[in-house]
Amino acid sequence: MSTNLQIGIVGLPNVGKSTLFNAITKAGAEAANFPFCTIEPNVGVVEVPDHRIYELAKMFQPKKTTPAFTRFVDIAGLVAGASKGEGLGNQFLSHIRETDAIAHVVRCFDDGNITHVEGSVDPVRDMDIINTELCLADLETVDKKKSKTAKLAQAGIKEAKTVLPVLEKVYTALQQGIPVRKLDLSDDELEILKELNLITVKPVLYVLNTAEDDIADPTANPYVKNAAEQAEKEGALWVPISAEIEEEVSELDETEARAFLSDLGETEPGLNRLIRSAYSLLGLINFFTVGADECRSWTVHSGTKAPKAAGKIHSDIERGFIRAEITTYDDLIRCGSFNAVREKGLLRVEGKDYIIQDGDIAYFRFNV
Ligand SMILES: Nc1nc2c(ncn2[C@@H]2O[C@H](COP(=O)(O)OP(=O)(O)OP(=O)(O)O)[C@@H](O)[C@H]2O)c(=O)[nH]1
Ligand SMILES: [Mg+2]
Repeated sequence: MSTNLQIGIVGLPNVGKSTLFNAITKAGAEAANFPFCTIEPNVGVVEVPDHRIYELAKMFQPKKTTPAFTRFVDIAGLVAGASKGEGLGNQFLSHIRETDAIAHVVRCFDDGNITHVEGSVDPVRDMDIINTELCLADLETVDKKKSKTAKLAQAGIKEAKTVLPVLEKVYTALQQGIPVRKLDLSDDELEILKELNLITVKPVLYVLNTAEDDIADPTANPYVKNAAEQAEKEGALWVPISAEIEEEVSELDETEARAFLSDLGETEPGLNRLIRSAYSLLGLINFFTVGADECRSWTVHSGTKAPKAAGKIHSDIERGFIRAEITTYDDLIRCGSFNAVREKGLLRVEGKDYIIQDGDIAYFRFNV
């Protein structure tokens, strides 16, 4: 995973992908200090909702405050037969090959004015169409690699002989419409597949685009209920969102947005729920670095050891890692300052096997 979480948006045409994406881009426009290069038109960047970074900034008054970000990549809708070139085909999938997770947007709203490519609203059927197309796209990738590898294996190349059975296993599953993420592959097998950037290996989050009127009690709507049941059957997470509400919210300032949401019985934008779900889906956590120059939030997988977490900041810090000085967000806030934390003995020294925890405030000592 790169420094920030990246999510690719897929779905049929006209299900609300770009509406959601536009809401993301507008919400993200306020994140003016996004510390990365120019963003392509189909990439939207939005802050990870986590107030802790701002509490830390109040304490340290740094020159710069950098929250964690999530990148969303929007692509054109897929249709049945996309792998054979129907609709716009599946060439846009290349844009989301390098993301960490897939947000699969499913239409769960009725609106006679918005054409449905299949002629009716049926979320479970739609989920199936998209999943089939994603499997077919991966099948094509695996097929090419398999042919090449088979030749190399025949020529006696040892590596090809270990790779081939993995490709064959994945090929057979995809042919039956089973996504690669369902195969329980070993780390070694996943490593072999890594360079193929398969789409169906990525975890999926179903975004159920729900009518504005249903958002307070989404599963009362049978579309949402059915889609949610299907998601659960697959062991996938689902989040009800009204793309239209999200778009409206993105145009309001914070106070107005809060009032608007509370009228709808909501406490926060659906986008926040979406990002949180993605964090939990991927087992992500945030730790912080603080100081007079910058307070910054960093995203890592839970279970990440201190040197690797330090490597997010700079590869030199990972290479020359000596130790980590750790306190927790809660202790720091409770004590009110770093000095108070130190005096109370709440600053720990941890070695290279320490596993970074959500909310850790870390200072890494290194020498290169
Ligand atoms: N009634 C209603 N209309 C919506 C909702 N979400 C999106 N729409 C409308 O549906 C139409 C298509 O939305 P888009 O966001 O462009 O759909 P898309 O999934 O990006 O479609 P493609 O880019 O063609 O694949 C637009 O006219 C939206 O205003 C919703 O929650 N309710
Ligand atoms: Mg679109």
